[in-house]
Amino acid sequence: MSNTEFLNTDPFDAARAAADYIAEETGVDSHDVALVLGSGWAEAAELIGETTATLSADEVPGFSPPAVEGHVGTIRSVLTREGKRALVLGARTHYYEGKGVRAVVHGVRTAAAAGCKTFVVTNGCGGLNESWAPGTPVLIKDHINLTAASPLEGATFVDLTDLYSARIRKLARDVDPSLDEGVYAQFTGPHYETPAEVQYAKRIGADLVGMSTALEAIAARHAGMEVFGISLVTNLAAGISPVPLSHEEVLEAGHAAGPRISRLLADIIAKL
Ligand code: 8IG
Repeated sequence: MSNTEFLNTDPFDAARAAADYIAEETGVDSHDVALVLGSGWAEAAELIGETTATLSADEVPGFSPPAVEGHVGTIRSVLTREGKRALVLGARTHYYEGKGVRAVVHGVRTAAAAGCKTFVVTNGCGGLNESWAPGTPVLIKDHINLTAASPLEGATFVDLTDLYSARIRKLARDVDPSLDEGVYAQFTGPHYETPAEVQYAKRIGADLVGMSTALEAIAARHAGMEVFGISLVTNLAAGISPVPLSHEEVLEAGHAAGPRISRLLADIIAKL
């Protein structure tokens, strides 16, 4: 059975097996908080604490190597200065990879099975607010799931009224009072939006557009974790910006914002 065929078994059994593997290989029985690092956030985990173990994502049951340049295919165990254990997921499976929603949220369920009570989801995205220059971090206060998919199967009715923790958003604003908040719309991608789609997103209440996060946040809530989401606006969304979008621009904005968002993420984790 290949690594991802594994997900054809019960997804929660698959997560349990991955968590057991992580506990065994890292020597850490239980983790406290999980972070998934999106575009631009790869280096932001460096200040969180000391990395005590690094696993290659493709060795962990159900995980596969990342499909995107700028993403890191590792799963790390980090010990924070406060003595907390953080599980840093450098590999994310995107919905557009076509591996199915189970694969998209496998890391989330693995984090929960590994003991995590808090799930921190980061991403790089397009911004609809012109005052957000590329490189601006924005707190996610809510989302609009435009994928027409759910990570939940069967009659699993989960309340999402307060999906993105108001408590942790407040901690983040205590760290940096200048942080804005926004509504994140998950499109399927992998193409970027047309300008008309960006205007549509704006009219239905979105401030940020991207290709991840919403499905993961739903699975995290279902698994009982407190969810915190933060986006890095790496580009103005199509049609908002006078110039066409490029993946190079995305990587560059992430790099330039590095020191600020690294400090920010570490300070928020320290306060959890
Ligand atoms: I980085 O403008 C990044 N990811 N959908 N739109 C969508 N995803 C993105 C964008 C964007 N920028």
